[in-house]
Amino acid sequence: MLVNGIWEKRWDPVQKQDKQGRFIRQSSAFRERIPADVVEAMIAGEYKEPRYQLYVAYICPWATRTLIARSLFGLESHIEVKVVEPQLSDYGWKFGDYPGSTPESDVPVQYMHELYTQTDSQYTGRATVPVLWDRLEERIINNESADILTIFNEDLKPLHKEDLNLSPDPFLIEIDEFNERIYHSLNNGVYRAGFATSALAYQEAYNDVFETLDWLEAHFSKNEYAVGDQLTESDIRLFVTLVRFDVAYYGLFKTNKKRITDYPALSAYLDQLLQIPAFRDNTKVDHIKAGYYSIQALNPNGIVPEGPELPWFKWFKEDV
Ligand SMILES: N[C@@H](CCC(=O)N[C@@H](CS)C(=O)NCC(=O)O)C(=O)O
Repeated sequence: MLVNGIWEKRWDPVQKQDKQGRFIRQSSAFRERIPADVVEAMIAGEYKEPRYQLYVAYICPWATRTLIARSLFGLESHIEVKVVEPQLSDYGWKFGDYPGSTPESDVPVQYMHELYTQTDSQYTGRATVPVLWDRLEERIINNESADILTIFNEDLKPLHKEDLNLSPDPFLIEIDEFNERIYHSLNNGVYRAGFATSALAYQEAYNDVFETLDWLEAHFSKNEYAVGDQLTESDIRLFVTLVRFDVAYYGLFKTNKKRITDYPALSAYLDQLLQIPAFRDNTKVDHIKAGYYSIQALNPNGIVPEGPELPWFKWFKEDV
């Protein structure tokens, strides 16, 4: 991580922990929105090249949320994407030649942390993805995926190609409740299990994960979507964790009571979402495997498992 703008020690997955060994995720530092006059300039075509860039890792579920939203809204020509290599280096996320990543020659920096220090030379914290980068002002405007979803949904609404609202007013309360219900116990729950440094913290997280998956299985045996009768932000938030579960979390994070494949309704839901190009095209199974299994603290010899073989790989015949 960075301390007063200087990169410290080797990269370590555990960000913060409490006295009982529970993993604590850091909160995001840059939380600006895109101002209305800039959106007007974007509509008027005043920028020769896209003003904003989205820096992501395909391994990262939080970053993938923002990629899916960008594709669903058809914002590709306004928000350019830059992809780091899946493996975290000793200096954090890095650009390079891994297939599907952005080579160093296409970005102004070699490591993600350099974008953080260009924005704030005294930055202290982790250099996480996703990042929304303002190319004109050469600074990060936001590094919180939930905000970036809101920016795409609300601030950039006039630029949407598809008439879609991922957080429609009538469902706002339910969406918040659903997101809240799955964040701690599932989205972050798998990380709490994987990065726990005590058996107690691991067991708590493991129980939360499977209690939530059981609840979701019951929900999807009666409902097509997470909330209401249409696709919402909650589906994106759930999808990014489900699609990584059997591939990485089940093995590496030891959340191994059941696979998603063992839940019929959740499997059918996952399969349905994978038929939507925005979900399928932003899921890179090779990055997910290579990335998670490169976390040295959890997998010291770095061997990436050959399996699993999953039914939904049929949607990726060429690239899995
Ligand atoms: N609050 C952030 C969390 C993002 C996050 O934790 N990203 C992870 C990858 S999934 C990361 O970049 N970790 C690098 C690090 O911790 O050094 C968000 O949701 O945008």
